[in-house]
Amino acid sequence: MKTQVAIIGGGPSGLLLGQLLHRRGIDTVVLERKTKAHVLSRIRAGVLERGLAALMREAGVAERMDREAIRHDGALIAYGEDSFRLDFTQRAGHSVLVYGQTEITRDLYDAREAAGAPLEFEVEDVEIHGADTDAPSVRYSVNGQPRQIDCDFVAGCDGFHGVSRKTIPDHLRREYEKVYPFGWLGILSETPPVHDELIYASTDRGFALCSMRNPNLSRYYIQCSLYDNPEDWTDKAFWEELKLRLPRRFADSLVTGPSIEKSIAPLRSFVTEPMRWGRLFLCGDAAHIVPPTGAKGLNTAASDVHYLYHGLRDFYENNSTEGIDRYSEKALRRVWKAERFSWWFSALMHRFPGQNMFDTKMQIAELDFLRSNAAAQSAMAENYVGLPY
Ligand code: RFL
Ligand code: PHB
Repeated sequence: MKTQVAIIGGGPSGLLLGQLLHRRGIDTVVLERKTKAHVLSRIRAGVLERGLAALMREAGVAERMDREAIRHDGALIAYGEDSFRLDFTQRAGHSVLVYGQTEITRDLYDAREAAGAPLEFEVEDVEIHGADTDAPSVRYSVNGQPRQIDCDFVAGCDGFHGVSRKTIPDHLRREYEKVYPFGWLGILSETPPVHDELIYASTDRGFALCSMRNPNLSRYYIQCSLYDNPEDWTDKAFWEELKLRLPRRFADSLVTGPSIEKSIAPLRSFVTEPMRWGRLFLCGDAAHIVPPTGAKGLNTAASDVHYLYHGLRDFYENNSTEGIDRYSEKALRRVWKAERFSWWFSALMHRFPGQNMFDTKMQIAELDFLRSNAAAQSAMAENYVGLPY
C-alpha cells in the first residue's frame, strides 16, 4: 500500500491530523493497535483550549462539540475552607470548553469513516523503516498477515507507550522526566456536578478535582497513593474522602451515586527532544506527558498537530520544507511552557510524601497571593486557557 502520510496511532492526535490532512486532499493511513471500542472506553481529558476547538472546526468535525460542549469562563481554586474564583475571561480574555476526549475521538472516527479514509484497528508489530531516508515505510501485521505502507512521511501519534519515539536512535534522542510520588484516582458517575465550574481543591489530605462531562455526568478525582488499586476503593470510601477534601458548602451539597468507571492514573512530566528524525515526526503523548492538573495533555497534542499539519501543507501545497524543518523547534517551545505550567500547578496543589510544614506554608502563601493578586491570576488564567500557537 502507498500513502502520503502514514499515521501511527488512532487516538486524538492521529485522528485529528488525519482529518485535517484529508480536508486538504493529502492521503493518510491511520494504524491503531487497539479496537475502536477500547479507544472509546478510555476516559481521559475533559477541558479543551480554544486552539483545539478551532482545529476541530477547521477539520469540519465540530458540529456536535459546538452544540454540546459547555463553555467555562472560570474555575474555583479551593484550599481548606478558603477559595477564589479564577475568572478566565476577565483575566485572560478567553474561556475553555468542557467536552470529553471520548467525544472528540468518537467525532473524529465518525468523520474518518464517513470520508472512507483508511483506518486499520488491531495492528501488531508496527515497525518504522527508512525514517532517515526519502522513502520511509511502515511494516506491521493484521491477524498474523504482514503488511507494508510506503509513504512520504510518518506521523508518530502512538502515545507514551508507542513505537515511534523508540525508533529514533538513542544517541540522537534526549529525554527529560519527572515522576510524581502519587496518582489520581478518578471516577465517572451519573450524578449532577457539585458546581457549575471545575473545583481544584488542595487540602492536608491531598488534592481533589471536581469536573464534569455534562449536566448529569460528573468526573471526580482524588490524589491517591501509587500503591492503591482502584478495586481497593469502594464508591462509598471515594465519596467520603472527596467530601473531606472539599470546602464544607460543596461537601454538603455533593450528590453521590454509583461509579460507572474508576481508574488510577500515575502523574508524570516527560519530554523527548527532538520531535523529528528525518521523515518521522512525533506528535502528542508520543513525545511528551504532563501531569493532568493543568488539563494540558490533549491540548498540547493539539498544538503539535497544528504545527505538523501546517508543515505538511507547506510541503505539499507550496513545495517548501520550512514548516517541517522547524516543526520540532516550534512544537517544543510551546510544549515546555505547558510542562512548566502543569508542573507548577501540580506542585502547588498536591501534598507530597515527606512534605514538611514549611513546604505547606509556602503552598498556602502562594495560594493566598494568587487569591489577592490580579497579575498572578492573569498569568495563571493565560496558561490555563492556553497560550497562543
Ligand atoms: P493517546 O491518546 O495515547 O493515543 C495514542 C494511540 O496510539 C495507539 N498505539 C498504537 N497504534 C499503533 N501501533 C502502535 N505500536 C501503537 N502504540 C500505541 C494507542 O492504542 C492509542 O490509541 O495519545 P494522543 O493521541 O497523543 O492523545 C493524548 C491524550 O490522550 C492525552 O494527552 C490526554 O488524555 C491527557 N489528559 C488530559 N489532557 C488535557 O488536555 N486535558 C485534560 O483535562 C486531561 N485530563 C488526561 C486527563 C489524561 C489522563 N490519563 C488517564 C492519562 C485526565 C487523565 C486521567
Ligand atoms: C477531566 O475532566 O477529566 C479533567 C479536567 C481538568 C483537569 C484534568 C482532568 O485538569
